[in-house]
Order: sequence, then C-alpha cells, then structure tokens
Amino acid sequence: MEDANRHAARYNELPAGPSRIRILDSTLREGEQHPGVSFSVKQRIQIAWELDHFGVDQIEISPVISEDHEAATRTIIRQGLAADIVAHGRALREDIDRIVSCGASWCAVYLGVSDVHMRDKLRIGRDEAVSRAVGAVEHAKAHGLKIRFTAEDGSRANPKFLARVCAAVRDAGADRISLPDTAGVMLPHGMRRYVAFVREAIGGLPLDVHVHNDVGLALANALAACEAGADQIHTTINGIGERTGIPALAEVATAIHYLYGLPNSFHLDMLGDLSRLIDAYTPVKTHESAPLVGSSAFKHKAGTHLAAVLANPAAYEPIPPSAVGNRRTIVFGELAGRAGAAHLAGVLGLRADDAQARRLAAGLKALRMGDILEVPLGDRRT
Ligand code: HCA
Ligand code: CU
Repeated sequence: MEDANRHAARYNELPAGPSRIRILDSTLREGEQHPGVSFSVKQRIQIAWELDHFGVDQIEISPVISEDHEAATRTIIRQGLAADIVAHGRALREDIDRIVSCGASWCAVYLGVSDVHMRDKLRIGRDEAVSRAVGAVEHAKAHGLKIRFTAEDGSRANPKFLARVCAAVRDAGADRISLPDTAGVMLPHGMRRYVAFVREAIGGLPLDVHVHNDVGLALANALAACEAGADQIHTTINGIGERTGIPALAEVATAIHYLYGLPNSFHLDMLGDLSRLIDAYTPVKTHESAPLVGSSAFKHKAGTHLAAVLANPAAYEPIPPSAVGNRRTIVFGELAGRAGAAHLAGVLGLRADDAQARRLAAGLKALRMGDILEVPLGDRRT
C-alpha cells in the first residue's frame, strides 16, 4: 500500500510518543464477563496458545472464578508460553493464595478505590482500602510473585486518594499499576490527564490502561493513555467484556503497527481467524461492519469506489485486507457503474466494451434488486 498514507502519517506523528505499546489480552478474564460467554477448559487453552502465537505480551485469566478456571490457569501456566500469564483476583490473601497454588509468576489484584466502590460495594473506609492494597502487594511479593495492582474505578476516584493508594502500592513493591476507566466515562483528553497525574504521583512505575467502551470511546481512550505514558493496553478478541466491553485486539494491534508504526511482533494476519474463533465459541457474533475483521470491512460498493479500487485498492483501503486476515470484496448492484460492470463481465468470462459495460450498469440499476452479487477481488488483477 506503498505511500498512499504518507501525508496522513505525518499528521499522526507524535512529538514525543511511546517507544513501544504492549498488549495484555484479557479474553479469558474480561471476555468471559460478557453476557453469554463461557469457554470450556480446552477452549481456554487453545485461545491462550493462539494469543501467544499472535504475539501479545501478557494473557490474563482468573483462577478464582471457579474450579475449571483454576484448572485452565494451571494448565496454561504449564505450557511455557512466551507471554506472561497474569492470574487475576481480588486484593485478598485467599485469592492470592489460590493464584500461588496455580504456579503463577504474575498476578493482578483489583480493589475499588472510588468513593462509590468503597462505600457501597466494599463498605470500607479509605484507610482500610490502603491497608488492603498494601497487604495484598506484600503478600504477593512474599510469595515471589510479580504483581500488578488495579485501582478499580480509578477514573472516578478522589485524585488525592488515588495518588495515595498508587504511591503506597509502589512502595510495597508493586511491579505495575493498572489504571482503569471501569464505568467508561472518560474522554481522550481526560485520559491523558488521569495518566499524567498518576505518573507524576508515582514516578516511572509501568502503567496498564484498561478502559470500558460504554460510550464507544475505549479505543481512543486507550491510545490517549499511552500517549500520556501508559505502556500496556488491555484488549479482548472482538472487544468482548462486561457490558459493552473493552478495546478489540484487532483494532489496538493494527493501530500500534500501522498508525503509530511502533515495533511489535504481532502476527496481524491471524486477526481474522482469532475473531472467527470467538464467533464460533460464543453466542456473540462479530458485527459485519466491525473494523478490520468484519465481513464488510473491505467491501466496496459505490460505482466511483469500484472504479478506483479496481485501479488501486489503496484508494479506499487503509491497509490491505490480507494483512489482517480478511479479504476484499466488490459488491455489484444498483450502485455499480461502468468500471464495475466491465469487471463483472470479465469475472463471468465475457469481454464488455465501453458501451456494453454502460448498458450492463444501467441494467443493474433498473433491476432495483439492491446488492445482487459479491465477488472477491485479490491484490493481483488480470
Ligand atoms: C473487574 C474490574 C476491571 C479490572 C481491570 C483491571 C475494571 O471486572 O474486575 O484489572 O485492570 O474494569 O476495572 O475489569
Ligand atoms: Cu474491566
């Protein structure tokens, strides 16, 4: 797709940007919180292998949910995958003990730090929250675990208190902190401030960003957080998760590779298959217009689009579909023009001259049948 995007890429350049953005995929933890989603142990193991092969940095799973989540966690940890397996639980000794018993080397513990979470969910005061957070980190460190502390609902927490908790877990030895937008209330510029504020309070401790898509801003918010210094985005395949989910793996990985141009070892061409795998294993079906992996993501329909795409697909595509495991399709129907009609005739083994192609296009319009035919179009045309 040589340089059709080069001027856009200049606008996208950041004066001082991240040098790498990592991905933690939480399909096996957050993803299973999506209504109707429940994987079998075998499916979890397969998904972990595929995510590892794809090249994510960390894979999150919660062994504390049920016996079979625990079994899956144990087995996945024993596979010796390249990605870190991060075992997720509450900031409680009993959860950490269960995580330790699975043979984990990484854990993530969460604790609500907003007033609404402390008052109405946990029924604890601020001092108790700090002591639970610190106690959990110390307990995990005493067992030799690496630990990420999640300041759950951090975007809605009192900022002074948030800074206090984050500094306390840093001092207790936390290896990472996750800054979530648990209820999905942030705007991208707010995310930048939120991350910058915590960074100022705690220094260079690496930060994860975990953002919910309640208003459709999750991807933008995750990227904004990284521009402000977070270095790891939480994703799930197809974006599944609690309520409306979190950023989709395909979109985050593609943005990192193509839009930021940052180094990575992602096998982006697996994205289509990964998406279809989740379609097959859950009742949640990918929308046809889902970015990158949806069946319409590389379909072209209007006459002017067809003419341009037949000459050079870059005219209406951000990247080649094969790069993300998808394919390009030409839609013939009422909107097709002369170029599309000539191509259609060619696909059928006919040679249409200019006038015939025009008549064919007019005929398609007159039929008023909507989209009557879809034909794949590869990168090499004859
Ligand atoms: C949850 C909350 C969480 C945690 C995120 C994280 C959130 O469902 O347990 O651990 O980084 O959205 O705050 O998913
Ligand atoms: Cu979440």
